Amino acid sequence: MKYEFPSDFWWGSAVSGPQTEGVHENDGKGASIWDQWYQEDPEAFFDQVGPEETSLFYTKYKEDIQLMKQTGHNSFRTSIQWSRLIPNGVGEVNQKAVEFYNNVIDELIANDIEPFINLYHFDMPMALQEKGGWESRETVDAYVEFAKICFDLFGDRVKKWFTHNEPIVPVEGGYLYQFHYPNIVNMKKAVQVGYHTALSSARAIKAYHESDQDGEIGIILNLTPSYPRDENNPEDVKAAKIADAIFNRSFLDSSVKGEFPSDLIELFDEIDHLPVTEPGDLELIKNNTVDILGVNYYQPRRIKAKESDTKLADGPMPDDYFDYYEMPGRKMNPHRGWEIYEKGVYDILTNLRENYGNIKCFISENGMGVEGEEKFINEDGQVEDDYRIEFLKDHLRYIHKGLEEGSNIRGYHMWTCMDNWSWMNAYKNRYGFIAVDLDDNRKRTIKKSGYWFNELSNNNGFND
Ligand code: BGP
Repeated sequence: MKYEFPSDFWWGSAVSGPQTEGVHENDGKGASIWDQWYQEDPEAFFDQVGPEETSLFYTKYKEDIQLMKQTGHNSFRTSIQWSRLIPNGVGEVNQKAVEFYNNVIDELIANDIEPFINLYHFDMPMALQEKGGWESRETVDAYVEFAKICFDLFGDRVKKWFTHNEPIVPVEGGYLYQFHYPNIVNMKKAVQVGYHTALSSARAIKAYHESDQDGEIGIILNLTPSYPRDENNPEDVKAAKIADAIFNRSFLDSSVKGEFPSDLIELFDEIDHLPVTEPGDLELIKNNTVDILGVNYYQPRRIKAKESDTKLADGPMPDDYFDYYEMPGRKMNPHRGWEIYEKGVYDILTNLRENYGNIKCFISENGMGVEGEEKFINEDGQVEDDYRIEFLKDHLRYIHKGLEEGSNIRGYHMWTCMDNWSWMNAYKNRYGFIAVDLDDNRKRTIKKSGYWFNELSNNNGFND
């Protein structure tokens, strides 16, 4: 059978500025929370590899864009690092950053690869974090200024903009589960941070739509379908619905429908955790929803009714309302500890079609991080990552099914282009179509999956 996709389907991959560019002498970049955290606590990072080098995209972007061509990219997402463009978060613009991002955008377009540009990928400028980061309303104002500067500088050529990547992750990582700076555990602050992020997104969308630009603007969300252990057990179903409200619908509803889910509001109200708002905010969020939605999909969330009485913290936590359920027989990616459940991507598309007006969308990340890929290098020096090709096919079959049933899905971007720096996991797990050799000046070699993806993109589909 041939799985055929529309002729204008977007094929490509996603990266982020902080995970690929590196920090270079005299590049004028200011510190972000990642630079600061690494300085304070290098041991928190796998093998103590920090954000200074990453994959050296800053100097190797031309070579990388050629490799993108060879791996079938017609589109590519990266992010503009706020701390590179505006080192203090507000104020002076770093002209070296303007030159760099201009060069990258121009080089992509010259090679027929459409740039998709995201404005925030977990990388708060340290100067703003010191003043509270997303806890502070001033950061929302600063972010909107940053967004407007980006639209002015690059909007003549960039026609796909995204306000945030996975906005729930800095809330979880920074304020609940301690895997992002500032690593505190405080649900009240987490709610405020989430609220300010949602507001910042709506305000950036408003600014874009009010400008004379003619592209589209959206948001990228990691949607983790929330499955109850037993669909016939009301307590499991209720627990799964709460997890869905907190981790998915918080940003999905506010971004696509312009309103926060009523069950989430009730839950925060009951524990006196509603965020501080200002008059006019909710109307602004209502009137400035996304044109397009990026969906990052890695894993489902399996939930059962609360059984244990373990408390993760003194104060309230999301986990007070549910327990995680380890489904017997689930397929795992042991390197990342994430379940692989291909059908999840189809369930997301169905949900968007049935409950979110079939919003125009694309898969903006999907991928498989594997440790020790050197084991799979063949005599020609190529990583034979057949498991990644299988992973791709397994998901694409379900995406195809969604398409056939009328889902408004426009493309598929893999995480990621070249192996990159995965935050605290640094270079532990490799995700790329292109291998990066850390011992040989970050030398790049296309993996077997990269060639497979090239064929897929050239044929707009695959035979099975
Ligand atoms: C997503 C992020 C990416 C990327 C990816 C893989 O959540 O948007 O930045 O890192 O996950 O996850 P990890 O790097 O943690 O293995």
